[in-house]
Amino acid sequence: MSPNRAVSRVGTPHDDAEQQDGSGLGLSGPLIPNVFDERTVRAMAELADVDVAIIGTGFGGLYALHKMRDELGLTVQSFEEAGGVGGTWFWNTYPGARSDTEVNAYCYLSDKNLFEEWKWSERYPKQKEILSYLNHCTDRWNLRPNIKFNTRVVKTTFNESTSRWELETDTGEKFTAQFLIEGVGLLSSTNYPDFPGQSSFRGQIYHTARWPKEEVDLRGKRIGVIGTGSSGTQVITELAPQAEHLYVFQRTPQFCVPANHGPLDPEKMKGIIEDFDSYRHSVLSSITSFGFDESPVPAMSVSPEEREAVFEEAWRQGNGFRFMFAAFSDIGVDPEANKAATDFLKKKMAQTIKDPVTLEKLTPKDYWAKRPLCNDGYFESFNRDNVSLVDVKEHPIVEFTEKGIRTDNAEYELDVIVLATGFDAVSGMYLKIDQSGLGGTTLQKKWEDRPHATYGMMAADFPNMFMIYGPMGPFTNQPPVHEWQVDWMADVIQHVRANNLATVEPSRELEENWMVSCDDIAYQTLFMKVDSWINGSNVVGKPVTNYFYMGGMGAYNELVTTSQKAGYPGFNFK
Ligand code: N01
Repeated sequence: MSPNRAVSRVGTPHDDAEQQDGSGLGLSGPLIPNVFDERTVRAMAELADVDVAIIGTGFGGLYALHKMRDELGLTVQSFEEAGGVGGTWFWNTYPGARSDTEVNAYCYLSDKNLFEEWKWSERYPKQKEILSYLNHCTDRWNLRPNIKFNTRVVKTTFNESTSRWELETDTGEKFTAQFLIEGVGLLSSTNYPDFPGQSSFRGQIYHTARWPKEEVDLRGKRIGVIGTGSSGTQVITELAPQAEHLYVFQRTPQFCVPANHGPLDPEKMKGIIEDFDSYRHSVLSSITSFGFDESPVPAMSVSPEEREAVFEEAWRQGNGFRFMFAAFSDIGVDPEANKAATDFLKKKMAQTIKDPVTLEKLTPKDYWAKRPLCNDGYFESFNRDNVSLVDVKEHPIVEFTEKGIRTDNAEYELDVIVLATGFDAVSGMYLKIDQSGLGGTTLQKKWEDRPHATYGMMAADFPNMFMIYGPMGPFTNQPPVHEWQVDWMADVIQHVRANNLATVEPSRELEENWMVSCDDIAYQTLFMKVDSWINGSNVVGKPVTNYFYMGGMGAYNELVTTSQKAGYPGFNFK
């Protein structure tokens, strides 16, 4: 424990001795008293029958536990498969892992005191710093007694005679709850491709999202990285200077904007704190909830010179989402605007990447409509003598061998293979749990053709079941939206209880109308025209469809709040 921490009991995120599970944090008690004392919290934690069961302890699950227990006064049991809190930030410990959302929007925004007391160090914090923050929040809110760690919920069943959810865990325990909140993660279920011969490889294979907890020394190793998304570009940039040789196995090239990373601007944070409520309001009424001002100006409405100047400034400021949404209003929807942006990005790539063959292979041929990336030094990595790009569209991977990876024209000898192959996103984690609702309807059956859900938070035939950032929710930066959704869930739950009701669920009609609205918007965007996890096309056999409300957080906020104020039309309360 650092002396600083012992005195202030406010997290100092840069302590290398800090443990991944947070037990080294020295933050044993809450800074703000909870409504329950320690003994009551512990007694509640021993209950097998609770008001609310929560799955997951990432940003959403932790806030839900705090909200339901401390603000609503409900009994709560949370379940966490991992040995510590943090969700994504517990698992994704690969070299170079950090948020690529600016941190002023990558944190909880419902509590100004919390925002003010935690001192972030960098514009884009590293995994370790974010995990420290989440451990700090866990201890500040005294949440640990209500979390069962190393416990995976394997089955959830709605019992129609008791109107309660029954949960079974992989440890063989059984629980019941009136309400079930699933904060299982948009990007949690790993996409682990099964290459022929995988088990014959004599070296180590690591997936970025299941990186070993012990230190892995990759200095001087021959490393192969498969995948060039957010995880891949970060791990490649970090490992390039360390590797004896780094082979990047790229299937689809990606655009990548500089992050313009650096220390956090204290003046910016001070300004936010001074006007905190309006800052939070602006985040929750913007399109992306990334904490920057989005542009209302269409790209082709200005002169070519002005457009170039705007792109240049966006490039200088850095950040992929910022470039896409703050430069102009229509890069994600208008092919011409998108082309103007990609022409600019290609020009920058040509100025950076020295070898013309590598440049050609790294240059995307499609719209810029995968999830935008940002990273300082990604393309520069390919100018190094110890980095080689292998185009696996041109020369597909045939198999893993004892020595490495064999494509259809060469064998690459490797010590380590890093799978940066992403996730079975959005619906994947929900479908890993055996879930059944009314009349024995299973989620697996209901979502067979695509995930059907209402407002990204509930599903017809699954009463009292809530999903944090579930399918058909907004496509945004996540933490502030998680809080917003949990607050909505709390209001719904209070409505049920205040009126002595047992259950709430969206009607099928409301759900189908919501699906139609989501599709109407999504198919006007370019995100549906390019293969990626956003539309399910990254996983073999997964429905390729729309998984999001693409109308922006502001519109979503207004729509769902209006429905809330009108008494939840389309929801069945019983
Ligand atoms: O996953 P991805 P990710 N053979 O799906 C390739 C968040 N995140 O983990 O494009 C060869 O984007 C695949 O190729 P292709 C963020 O929201 C955030 O990188 O499908 N290649 C692709 O290149 C992000 O968008 C942060 O052709 C294969 C790559 O693997 C989301 O998580 C950090 C393959 C997967 O890219 C997912 O990012 C990390 C195969 N069989 C993640 N299968 C930050 O905040 C897949 N690929 C910084």
